[in-house]
Amino acid sequence: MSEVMTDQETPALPSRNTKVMNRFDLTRRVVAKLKREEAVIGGIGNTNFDLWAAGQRPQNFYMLGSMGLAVPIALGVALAQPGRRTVALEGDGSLLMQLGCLTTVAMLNPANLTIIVMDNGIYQITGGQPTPASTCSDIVAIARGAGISQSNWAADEEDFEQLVDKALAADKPTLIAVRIDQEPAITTTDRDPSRIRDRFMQGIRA
Ligand SMILES: Cc1ncc(C[n+]2csc(CCOP(=O)(O)OP(=O)(O)O)c2C)c(N)n1
Repeated sequence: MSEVMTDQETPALPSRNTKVMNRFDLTRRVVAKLKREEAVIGGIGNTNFDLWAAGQRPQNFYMLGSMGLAVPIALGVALAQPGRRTVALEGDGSLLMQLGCLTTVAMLNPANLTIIVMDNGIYQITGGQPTPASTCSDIVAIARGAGISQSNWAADEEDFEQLVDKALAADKPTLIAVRIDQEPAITTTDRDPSRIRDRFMQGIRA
């Protein structure tokens, strides 16, 4: 007969076993690996601020204003240009606001799309309110449940680098989640949407 588990006996979420890392450091590690004009879509706020600070590439797109759109935009780019690897950088709060995109990614199954989720457990930009990922929701479990089978927490920086290498050579969409500290972003981006769009369109030769 199976025993009922109390909350205290429930195994810790896998994410709780991972090292707390730094968003800018991880962003720099990703950018350093990009040698083939890969597209990178930074989400609203900190993910795109640190992407900007990591070095401005014409293939970077910096999302302004709306939470949760890094993955849908990256999905569009990945589908339109299957020969180009595409990376979405998104915060945990933003992804949780737009979870349906994970099911669409799983169903359309683009081999060239990688999602990196920077989980600080808070909506940092708006004052540090806790997100559900800080207590009860496991982003990797959600992504796997959505059908993105190659979804993993990065245990530490070395593991993160290996997961990124694998993702950039994968034959199906991948998601890498990282726990990060609450350091503020290094800088802010140019807030000129037309310029961001035009530079990106040229950068990916669209
Ligand atoms: C649709 C929508 N709702 C709310 C906001 C206000 N807002 C902007 S950024 C943000 C928090 C983003 O949190 P997260 O994605 O976890 O990134 P972090 O700030 O922690 O880096 C909020 C609530 C918004 N811009 N768009």
